[in-house]
Amino acid sequence: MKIEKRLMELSRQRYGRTLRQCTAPEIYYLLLQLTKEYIKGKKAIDGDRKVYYISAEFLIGKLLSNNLINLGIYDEVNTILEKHGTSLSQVEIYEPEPSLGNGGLGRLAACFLDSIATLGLPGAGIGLNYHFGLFRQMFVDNLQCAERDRWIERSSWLQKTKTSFNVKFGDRTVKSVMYDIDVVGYENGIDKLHLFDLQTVDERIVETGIDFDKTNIDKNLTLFLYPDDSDEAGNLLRIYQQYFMVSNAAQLIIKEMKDKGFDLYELDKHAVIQINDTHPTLVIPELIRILTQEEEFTMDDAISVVSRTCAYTNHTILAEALEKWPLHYLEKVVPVLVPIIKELANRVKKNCKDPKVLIIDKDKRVHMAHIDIHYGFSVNGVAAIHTDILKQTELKPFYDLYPDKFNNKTNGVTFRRWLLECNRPLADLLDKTIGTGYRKDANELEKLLSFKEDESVLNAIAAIKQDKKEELAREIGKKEGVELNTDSIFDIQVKRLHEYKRQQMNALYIIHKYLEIKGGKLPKRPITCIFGAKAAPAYVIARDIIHLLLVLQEIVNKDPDVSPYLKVVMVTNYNVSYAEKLIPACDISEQISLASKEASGTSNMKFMLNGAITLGTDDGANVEIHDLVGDDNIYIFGVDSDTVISHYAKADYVSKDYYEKSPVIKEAVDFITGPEALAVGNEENLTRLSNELLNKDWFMTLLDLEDYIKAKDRIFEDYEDRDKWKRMMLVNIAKAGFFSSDRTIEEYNKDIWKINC
Ligand code: 26V
Repeated sequence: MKIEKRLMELSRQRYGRTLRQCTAPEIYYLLLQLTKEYIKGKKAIDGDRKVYYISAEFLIGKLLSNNLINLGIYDEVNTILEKHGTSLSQVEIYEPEPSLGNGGLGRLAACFLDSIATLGLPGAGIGLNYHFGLFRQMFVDNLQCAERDRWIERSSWLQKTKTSFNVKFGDRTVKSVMYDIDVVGYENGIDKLHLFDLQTVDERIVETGIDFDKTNIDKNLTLFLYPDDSDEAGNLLRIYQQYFMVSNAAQLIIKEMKDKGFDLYELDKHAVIQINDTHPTLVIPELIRILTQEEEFTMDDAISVVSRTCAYTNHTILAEALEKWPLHYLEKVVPVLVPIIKELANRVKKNCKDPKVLIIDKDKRVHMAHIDIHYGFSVNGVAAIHTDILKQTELKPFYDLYPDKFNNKTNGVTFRRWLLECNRPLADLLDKTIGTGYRKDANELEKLLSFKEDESVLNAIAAIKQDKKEELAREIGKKEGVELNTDSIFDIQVKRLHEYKRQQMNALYIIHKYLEIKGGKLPKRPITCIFGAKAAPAYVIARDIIHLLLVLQEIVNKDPDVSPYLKVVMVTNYNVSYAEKLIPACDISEQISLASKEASGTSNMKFMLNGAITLGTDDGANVEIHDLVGDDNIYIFGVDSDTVISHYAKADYVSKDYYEKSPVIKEAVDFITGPEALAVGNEENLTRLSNELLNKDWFMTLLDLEDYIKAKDRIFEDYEDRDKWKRMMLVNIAKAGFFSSDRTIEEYNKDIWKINC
């Protein structure tokens, strides 16, 4: 009863009241303090080799429940709260959610930190302490609006440290301050997430929404994640941010090495730096600069040891997402690095004839990924198919040069958050059915397969799904004002808004179904289509797609002939907390990217773990899900990645041909600019989107649309065979063990980091 006593003591000291008399937000602050005290009693994970995971994004989500679970006191705390008239779920809504990430890449970094600490590996995350993170999304007149999202409060998980460094830019020198967030391993010790902030940062320069003076670097540097980069000032600001992040990282790493008395010539023995996509790439020249200019290394020695320390993860093959900075931008922001980058580039030029592998191209753009590949010791993709495409197509000239550097690390997700925390009833059922071993060894989930014919287990899984759907319906009713039928099929697509992810294809299906229902062809069971997505404010077509979804929501839900059979909801401000409610309630997981384009996907894994059935293309980690569950437990449609790659190579895909050939496609596309849509939507947005589909359709929506419609109708039909569906749910849960981020991190460690090996 130590915890209860302490909580009662804290409530008296802090608020002069009993626990029962405290409000929910007050109890949140009491729990924050209590949890921090518990964390203090845990051991820091230590050792003489450590991984530094540098990332522009850490989408950590709320931390209270997660920390309580990992400390092993979640149930005890919840019971105490219930005894005193409240519960953790009532209290945690008052925890502000940091949105220090955009999507999968940032959430992956957070899952990885959880697993690194859980496996007891000495490690640290290094990133930036954005004051507003990504924007908060709102909808006005069926359009997305972006608002600032302040998350930092006086009492929070952030701890200010005394660590501070100078960072020298071309036109100014700024001072940093390091904040720490404890990363609690599940039944293990503590690692740290270091978030660097600017000492002179000033939130008051933000004007309306998310607008601010992009040139006022002394005040704006750590205000926003991914500030608008549609102009030069925005691009420069991103480079200021990147250099600020990596200069702090490099100085911290060197300081830790020295504090521990390690020889910097043996940096690679004591540190491994994982570069998460190209945002932290400048850490390579920055470390070389420090070693040559401040530590008297020769250039050869510095390059050699840094190259043996740094490893790079690629997260996308999309050309537009691979960073290439004009050299003159770097000259302006980080002139100290330019001679080093040129030296690195010259060494490559001397040895390699292929212009495709140059660091500085003929247009004087610096290819960040090329620095990583030439001057890092490992290059990994994030799913088997993605790594294969990198090796065979996108990075082939590099693979030919350095075959041994390339390796695959299929992504994973932490089961602490995505099962134990977000779906406690399912975790309890698993405990009862297969024991608790799966919590430490996720492969033990396979034991569930022996219950495939056990009606009571199958019914229990289905009953949990039903409860979760009801919970979600309450939440959506409250937040979005849309009433959901919990006997309907919940079909969910939640992810960043991007054309390659093809939310627009899902929208075209909805139009098709709407027209069918209007024509009298009713589905056997009502369908609820749920979306969650933020569009980068400068990404015009992505915002148009959101507009179309909101327009469809209005048309469909208001139509008395249709709404009993079909509902559409685009949830506002999709984030980690919303994901935790949506994922357990999902029947059908939409993973419909154009084959070859989704590097991995990670929501596909979370959905599967929570008993949803995947409707997807053979892309990213879907391919591995498909292999694991077999043809009978997944719905795959669409052209394969080889076909897509060949269409791009031959430039022979013409979307208009598909539109003209198929009446089904034609009527769906025409609807976008038809009278019903224009009655509630904006002509400009809808016309632009329709033109994009008809004249460009770079991500081949119309190519796969008919097959998608067929597959979707088939999955809805199969839902009616309830016994079969329940067995499919069970198989998906049982086979999800492979996608634990503990497995992914074990592989990173075995093949790349080699800590305690
Ligand atoms: C970034 C940008 C920025 C500029 C506009 C277009 C664009 C398009 C894509 C990206 C993605 C950057 C990298 C990224 O977030 N990749 C995601 O990484 C996840 C974790 O590995 C993976 O599951 C997702 O498939 C992958 O898209």
